[in-house]
Amino acid sequence: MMSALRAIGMAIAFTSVVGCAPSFEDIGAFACANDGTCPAGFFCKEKLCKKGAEETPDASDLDSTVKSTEDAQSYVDAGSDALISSDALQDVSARPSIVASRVNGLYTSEYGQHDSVYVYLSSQPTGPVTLGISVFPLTEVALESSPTLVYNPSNWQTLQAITVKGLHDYQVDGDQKFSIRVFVDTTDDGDYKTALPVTIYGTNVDVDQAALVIEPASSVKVTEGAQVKFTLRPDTKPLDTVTFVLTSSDTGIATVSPSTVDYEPADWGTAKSIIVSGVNDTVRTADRAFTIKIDTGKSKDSAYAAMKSVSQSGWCFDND
Ligand SMILES: [Ca+2]
Ligand SMILES: [Ca+2]
Ligand SMILES: [Ca+2]
Repeated sequence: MMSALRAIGMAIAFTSVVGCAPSFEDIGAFACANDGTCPAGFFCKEKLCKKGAEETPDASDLDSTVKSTEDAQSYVDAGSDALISSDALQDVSARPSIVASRVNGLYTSEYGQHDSVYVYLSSQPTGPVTLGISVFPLTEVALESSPTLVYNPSNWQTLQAITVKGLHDYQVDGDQKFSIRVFVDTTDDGDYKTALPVTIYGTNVDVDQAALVIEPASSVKVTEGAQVKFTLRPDTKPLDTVTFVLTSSDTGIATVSPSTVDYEPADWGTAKSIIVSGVNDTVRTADRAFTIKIDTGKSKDSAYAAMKSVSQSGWCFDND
């Protein structure tokens, strides 16, 4: 299906869709090679290269776990945007706590890539402890693992995964922060009843660009005195009205109608028809080339306003 589409100006390659946004190297997550490999210093997980070496963590080797107020505060002082939140600034060695394995940011992408944080309890509870999980905003990520995690006196040290998946919004919205909040939902353990929630932050990487979809993608072929059509639509949902302006390079060869076509955020996904008419004459000539230029300058959507003009080539065949 996609092969029939022509997403002009849109590079499908994962590494180039972010445009002027920070590179994946900058943020430490980029696409694996087709054979599932990554450069030295990275490992491939869910098709995304992650920094470091892949391993299944266990409670004994979670060096990066925030285990004290001092540790957490040091991440705050370092300006990290991906740390356990201030509501977890607590000395977990001194009181029962929820412990999260990640202090480095989680990364998902709008291609549906996942990431996980692992959670356990800092001390043995006297009975079952059920943790609740909420993610925000629901427009960027979805919780893929269970919305609750149950711990008891025998499994409190077991790492349980919380997995989130990036959602695709088809808008040029830039990389967006998300959060996962983990809290004690139910327990009869008096200490865990008062354990503070933990919030882990992540980034959902935007994959959208302003682009056009023209179908059919092949050049326009029309005969003198006849008409053909192609369809046009934006490839992503604009934030405001987008007006495409169409002009023929030579109205003595072919004309295009309508000369402008609007797309609203509500109807951006509906392709609209463009009619190309071959100009008739009574002279025997060679077949003649023309181009249809499509501009997107008129938009309050900055991404579409900044999109370069697109040229669709065409041929008008002589009928004399
Ligand atoms: Ca997006
Ligand atoms: Ca988004
Ligand atoms: Ca002719």
